[in-house]
Amino acid sequence: MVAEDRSRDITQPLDKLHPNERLKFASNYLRGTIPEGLADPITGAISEDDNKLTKFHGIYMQDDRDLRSERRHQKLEPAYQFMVRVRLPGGVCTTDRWLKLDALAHKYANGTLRLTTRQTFQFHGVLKRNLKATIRAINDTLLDTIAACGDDNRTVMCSANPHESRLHQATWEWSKRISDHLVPRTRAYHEIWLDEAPVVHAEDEEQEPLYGRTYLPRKFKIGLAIPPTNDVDVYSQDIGFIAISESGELAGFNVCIGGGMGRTDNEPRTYPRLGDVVGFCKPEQAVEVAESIVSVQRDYGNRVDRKRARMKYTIDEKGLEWFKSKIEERLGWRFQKARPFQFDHNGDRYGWVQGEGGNWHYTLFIENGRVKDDGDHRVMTGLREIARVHKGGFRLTGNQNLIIADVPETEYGRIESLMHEYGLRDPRYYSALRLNSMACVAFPTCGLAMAESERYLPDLITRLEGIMADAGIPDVPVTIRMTGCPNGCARPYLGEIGFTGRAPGKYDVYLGAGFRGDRLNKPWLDNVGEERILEALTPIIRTYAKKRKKHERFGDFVIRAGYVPEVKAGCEFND
Ligand code: SRM
Ligand code: SF4
Repeated sequence: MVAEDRSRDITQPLDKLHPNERLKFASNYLRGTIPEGLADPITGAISEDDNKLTKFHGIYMQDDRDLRSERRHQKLEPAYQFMVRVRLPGGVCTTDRWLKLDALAHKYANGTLRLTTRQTFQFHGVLKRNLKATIRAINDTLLDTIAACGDDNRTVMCSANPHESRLHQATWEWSKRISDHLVPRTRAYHEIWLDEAPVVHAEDEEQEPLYGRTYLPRKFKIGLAIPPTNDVDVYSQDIGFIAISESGELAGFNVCIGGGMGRTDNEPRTYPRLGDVVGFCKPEQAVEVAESIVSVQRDYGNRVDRKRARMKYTIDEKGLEWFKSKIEERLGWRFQKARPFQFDHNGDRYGWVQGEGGNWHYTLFIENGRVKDDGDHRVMTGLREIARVHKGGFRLTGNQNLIIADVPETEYGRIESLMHEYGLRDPRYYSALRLNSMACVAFPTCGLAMAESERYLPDLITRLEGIMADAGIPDVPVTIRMTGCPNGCARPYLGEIGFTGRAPGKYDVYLGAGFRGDRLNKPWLDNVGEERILEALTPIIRTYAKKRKKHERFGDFVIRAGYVPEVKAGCEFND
């Protein structure tokens, strides 16, 4: 299908490229010395190089940052542990699998399940000695962790809300096909984690037809959205596929390229960017479209400077038309003109929704995606009990929530009474502000966190709820996104109010993103603490309550009222 230039990356002189390129090249298709590192009983860690390679296997080495200084004081090595991320296209999980993953969280991880902003599960706190058993157990559920991280294509997201189910089903099937097609082919994962026999052939014969020996310059992300719901933040993806429906059937996709959130403080050459729609393709063309785009990025992406290695920068450097023509050249055909579509929000629809076939779907708010028991609010136990009786399956959403999907009319009452019994709260219990909030993991596990996020946002929301209530608009939804650093894991630059951590207790604040996930916000306050945040937001919220137009969203209002300028392109974000 797509052949051109596959070896371009390895014909560039390796010594001129980023050290990670040499590491990938020399790793024997992602093997490195991982088995030796796992077998070393002296330390709970693996080597730095192997840590870079295990990411391609869905595994990150971390240490418990709450214990870091105490351990240092005691002259002990950091409390090393691993995060394991599952690959789960479109967030579709059977209840049988849920039960097994729940058991695994208790057996080998920290007793919680973390639902991520890309609709999958993370286990935190897995010790080195339990890593293999954890990966094997995940594989026993017929899931895996291959390419959940690393310089390859990650888990493919897909609009989670099954309220238009035929269309949703068809779109999800394409997300699965795209995901399967772009999975690395190396057998390293199977050899290292599942003890399968090593491949018996010369190293160079190993089949990695799309990625080659150096994989992609950087991570790569794909999401499929079904208008009017933009719950995958389709413009933030390297490739976004926007499903176009004709009489309820999937007619094809508008293809959107070049989204990405990550940036680095004080480095204006880095910025979030939203994707551009380049045209329309038929459903059966989606896999080759994805492959072609990946291959252009593989061959032309920046392999010297990892901060500029995402596809969004390749597009800005080479030009959108150039990039589009390269894709079309490899496809051997041209995109059709993009079709009209309309998004109305990028959040989740909570509570019960009836699907086309008559079954019901319940979207449950899981604050910041952490599934655990907390006093009477026994989310983990409650979902386990529901999973024991419910056959329809669960779906994880791109907003870190969970859908109890496909509940027949006859089961509706039973699910409701289980929710009630275990204190799973009706969405009406929460404010519109909280239901539209999202925070990344940050402390204590994320090695890159500079400030709290998951553990702090709930408190900040409580304070903001007070301000909204005082202003007389307690029920108005405003999208709030927080991350513990500027990497943007909870897509903070798409928050009508966004926060990124700078230092403990200090955040940069952003205003003005679109409620539909179609406009970036703009930096507004720099390195401020809670007091200043609340003091500065209060008058704006009050003015919004008084002066907003009918149905005017907070993000639109702050631009109209002149608090921040509108950001029309990622490269203007830092101006
Ligand atoms: Fe992320 C790195 C957590 C979605 C941009 N992300 C990390 C690491 C692995 C930290 C590290 O490299 O050591 C974090 C692990 C924390 C922990 O303890 O679990 C981490 N990212 C997450 C999750 C779990 C956040 C969450 O609260 O749900 C999300 C897992 C998604 C998944 O299931 O695959 C997560 N990360 C995202 C997103 C959102 C998205 O993809 O829709 C982004 C922004 C979109 C994008 O990629 O442009 C994102 N994560 C990053 C970046 C910055 C990338 C960049 O282009 O600059 C890093 C750092 C890096 O890659 O160098 C990062
Ligand atoms: Fe960690 Fe930063 Fe991602 Fe939050 S945004 S999980 S702090 S890398």
